[in-house]
Amino acid sequence: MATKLIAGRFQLALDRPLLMGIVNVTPDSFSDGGEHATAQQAIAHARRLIDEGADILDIGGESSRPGAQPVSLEDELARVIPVIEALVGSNVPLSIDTAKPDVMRLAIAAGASMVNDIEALQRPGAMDAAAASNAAVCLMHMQGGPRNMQAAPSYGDVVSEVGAFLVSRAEATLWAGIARERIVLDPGFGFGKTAEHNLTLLREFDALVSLGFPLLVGLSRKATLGAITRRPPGERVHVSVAAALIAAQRGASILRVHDVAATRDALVLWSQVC
Ligand code: PT1
Repeated sequence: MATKLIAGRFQLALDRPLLMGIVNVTPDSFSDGGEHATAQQAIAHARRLIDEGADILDIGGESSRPGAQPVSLEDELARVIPVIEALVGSNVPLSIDTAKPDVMRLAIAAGASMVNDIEALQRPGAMDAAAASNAAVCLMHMQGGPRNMQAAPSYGDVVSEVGAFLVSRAEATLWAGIARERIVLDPGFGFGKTAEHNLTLLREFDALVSLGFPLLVGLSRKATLGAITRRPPGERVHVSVAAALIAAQRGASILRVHDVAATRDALVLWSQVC
């Protein structure tokens, strides 16, 4: 199994699960502060996540929640580039959460060390943008797109279909000249999957681990955790920590979380007894 991840100038040891803190640079509909206020809030939040022990920060300017609308290239760049520039000196690897090749390129030029693409580098130019750098890449599975993906998710065998897609994208990435040690795979929890599909992917996680690539898990505060606890997003911290711990125990390499401090406490206990 993989022992390290190359992410730009960073070499990340994978001997324990890494915490990827979520930094959303997306103004919500209640705020009229514009992109500048949003960026300042995101930078402050990111610094807090670093203090809490984040190993990587995932910076995103386009929401991919179910029902989310696309963001223009100009708006996405205006959101994420100032945040990357402000954080690049913090010496924590920065991941850019985008599917747009131009955002990938400019984010990497600004100092990002990882490309986290929910479309698995399938847009024209995306593979080339990643290959032209030394950034790590996260290749995620999704059925449909954010606007419609939860309408009617359907699989014969969700674990084998997700696994086969991830292997085919990993092969395409290797053919493009991206080294194996730069590749992370992600089953894409919540992306065109029912609660039962998501739970099956977690239950049978070892089948994905045996693909031989480090796996990223993003379950933090997602609808599936709300469905099983009947709690709104703000009350899903405890179940999210449990989900992250289960994923860690089953072999996940990177945990994409909102609640870095809480998740870190769960992992430190596990590290003492595993
Ligand atoms: C993820 C992920 C991501 N999730 C990666 N990147 C989001 N690699 C954004 C819900 O069901 O899992 N892996 N970038 C956030 N997207 C969602 C999707 C948020 C579904 C919420 C839900 O509630």
